[in-house]
Amino acid sequence: MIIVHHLNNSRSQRVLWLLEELGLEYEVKHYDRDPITMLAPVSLRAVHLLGKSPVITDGALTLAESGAIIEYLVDRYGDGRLAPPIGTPERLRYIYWLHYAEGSAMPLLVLRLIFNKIEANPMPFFVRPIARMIVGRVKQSLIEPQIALHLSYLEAELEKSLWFVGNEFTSADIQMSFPLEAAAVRAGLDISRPKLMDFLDRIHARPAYRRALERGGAYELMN
Ligand SMILES: N[C@@H](CCC(=O)N[C@@H](CS)C(=O)NCC(=O)O)C(=O)O
Repeated sequence: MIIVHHLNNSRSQRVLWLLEELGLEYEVKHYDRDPITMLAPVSLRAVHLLGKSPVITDGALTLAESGAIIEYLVDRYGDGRLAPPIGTPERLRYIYWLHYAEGSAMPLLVLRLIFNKIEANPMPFFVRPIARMIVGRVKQSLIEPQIALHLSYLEAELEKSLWFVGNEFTSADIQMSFPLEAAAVRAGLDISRPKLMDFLDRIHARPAYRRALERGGAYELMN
């Protein structure tokens, strides 16, 4: 039995969604974030030493990293579904997006989240102006322009095809959903990028996406 160690409001929602798209049976073990630090509970480290979610177990196998989990599940149980055939140009695009989501897009969005938190958190009054100035400069000169560049790139990609790999929905779209959902909540993704907004509308309307939300519980991304 596949067990998903699922942290609320997290990247692991994608794994539940994939399992629903594939129609597989699975069990969800729920973990709640600390309401102050938003970190995962220490109990998750008993499954994988880093204590991050998602992690799955499947028999004797324990696997972390959402991209690796998605690749494993599709290869092992997909029966040709949700991934282009090996050796095709589409397969390379598929691998690209699986890696891009966590390798390029998410680090920028996590940086943005951290800097937003620094700005919002209480600090001694005498450091506040300097801290705010530094945070503002890093956001303006580095983080915001990079996020805008990536969003424009992604918008242009979805002008070429319906989904990220081509006109067929693949699990790379599932992997790409989290950075785009996070960007809509915390990084200014809005209707000025209609293809990306349409992508979000289309994934949110999928029955498997909705079933996964029911299995996963609360899914409200942090800003
Ligand atoms: N690149 C990893 C990132 C895993 C990760 O950072 N997960 C977050 C949830 S969105 C987490 O577990 N955060 C809680 C913590 O760091 O304690 C993946 O894609 O699986």
